[in-house]
Amino acid sequence: MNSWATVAIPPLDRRFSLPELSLWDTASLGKRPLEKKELYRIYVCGITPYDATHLGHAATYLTFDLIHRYLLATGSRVKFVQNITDIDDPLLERAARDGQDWRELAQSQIDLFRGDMVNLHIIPPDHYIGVVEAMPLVESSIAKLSEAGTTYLVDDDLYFKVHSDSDFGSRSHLSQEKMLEIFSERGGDPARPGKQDPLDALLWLAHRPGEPSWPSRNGDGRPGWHIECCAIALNYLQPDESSATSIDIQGGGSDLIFPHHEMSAVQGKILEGREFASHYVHSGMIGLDGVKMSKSLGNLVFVSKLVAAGSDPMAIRWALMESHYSEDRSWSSQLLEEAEVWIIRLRASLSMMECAPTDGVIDEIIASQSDNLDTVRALRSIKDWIFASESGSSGSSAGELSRALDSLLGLAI
Ligand code: 5CA
Ligand code: ZN
Repeated sequence: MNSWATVAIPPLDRRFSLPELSLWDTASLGKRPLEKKELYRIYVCGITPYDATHLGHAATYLTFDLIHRYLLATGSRVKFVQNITDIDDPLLERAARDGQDWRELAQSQIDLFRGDMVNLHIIPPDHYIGVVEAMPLVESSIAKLSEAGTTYLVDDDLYFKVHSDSDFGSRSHLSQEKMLEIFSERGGDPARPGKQDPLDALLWLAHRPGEPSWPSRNGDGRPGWHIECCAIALNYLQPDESSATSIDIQGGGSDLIFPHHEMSAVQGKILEGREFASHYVHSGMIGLDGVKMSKSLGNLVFVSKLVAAGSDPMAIRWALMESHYSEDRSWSSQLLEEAEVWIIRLRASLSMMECAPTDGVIDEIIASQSDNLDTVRALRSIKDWIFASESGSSGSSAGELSRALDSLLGLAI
């Protein structure tokens, strides 16, 4: 699948030194620095292409864009892969409800999503992969799991034994009761008769009448959700044999911690014989005016609609950075209005003939971002600099700060 337009990233002057990036890791329940590397491998779970792109999606992709930008600024390279869940129950259900072809629905939403990512200045993935186009490699990953003796059939559907990895549950830290509850809420089938363990995950669903299917060694059908991300990540990120883990970061929203990321990690561990990711990083959920933003409540705010109504995408970015990525947060129109004013003031200060000194604020942005992406602190330092410039502090030109805002925070002003 085509990705979207590349983003030009201005260089930071070499006199700024960047400490290693510390990130909260859901698995170890702590903030840990990413080991210094020449090349990082990042996988972020992409959209299921219906109802895109709402501000929850935007916030999550912004989080990983900030990580991407910081690592590039340190001089390292980043290999970045994202999937598209372009075949799954919710997509088929939505297409059936609206009397639309599922492929057309997916294509229209993917197109919308790409445009939103360009507007938001999100660095595109090196590989942007739909499950449908990845079917042969998903199927061969499933075959490897079978060869490893970790699968079984229930009727004609193939399941993965989650306890094949003795560390099952170690990335998500939930009680058995909680796992069962969330598993059913997120498309799992704990009560299906014939399963060896209620949490065992579907790998291949045999063809159902009226549904699309693909040929495989297990008969015609389609893949389960978790194996798609594991297979796409491992195939397109091409793990380095010398690393302790297959990839550096497995990312997405916190709604994916269980079962999705736990299951992908367990399957990835069986396939590669080592821990799947060094860091499991999760962005908090975005709500609207204090209520969770969800499809069922119909309270989604779309990036494309905001932009069509005249909102500045840089103000959307700024507004999302006003709170910490790891928290569940609420969006409001007031937040956006305030961000728009800050962007106008920032532009005005950056275009002064002389502005307040910039090295201090750039150092502060770097220190904030290196500490688990503390955007709240980074924006505070920018606001202080705006106040200083507006009050007549001078002595600098704004070019270096402009470049730092763009390269580190994606604020192309
Ligand atoms: N296709 C799967 C992942 S493989 C999926 O979860 N698709 S999604 O369209 O539902 O979500 C796309 C990404 O946005 C995921 O990383 C998800 O965790 C994140 N996301 C979804 N809703 C929100 C929200 N309200 N706030 C923050 N992030 C969200
Ligand atoms: Zn995923």
